[in-house]
Amino acid sequence: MSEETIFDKILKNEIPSEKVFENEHVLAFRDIEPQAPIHVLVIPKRKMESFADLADADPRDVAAFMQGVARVARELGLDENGYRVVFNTGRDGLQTVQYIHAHILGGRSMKWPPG
Ligand code: DGP
Repeated sequence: MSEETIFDKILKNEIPSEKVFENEHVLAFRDIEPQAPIHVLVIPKRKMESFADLADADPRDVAAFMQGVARVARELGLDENGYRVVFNTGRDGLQTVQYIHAHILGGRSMKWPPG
């Protein structure tokens, strides 16, 4: 059993969050420390700890999650100007919450390379 994280508690409505989208497979809510005018986190309802776990996941779960991320971005009105999707993964990736989450960043032009 993996350790319970803050995102498990958000999913169970045990702590508040500003939700922007929900379907059968994913939940999306605003990041508490926004790094862009629009900064939303998307988590799958079926828990995985990190992006690395997708390597062994059921492809249907992977597809549902990825499609959910794209749908959230569309719902946020980001399709026209574009956006960035980030998966911080593991120690070097600076992942701080051990529940897989996609960051959707938009509303400004991004920089490259990232830090
Ligand atoms: P990371 O694990 O580094 O990919 O980023 C985790 C993100 O989660 C970070 O941008 C801040 C955000 N975050 C941490 N705690 C909370 C919380 O309680 N509520 C919300 N909405 N976001 C949080």
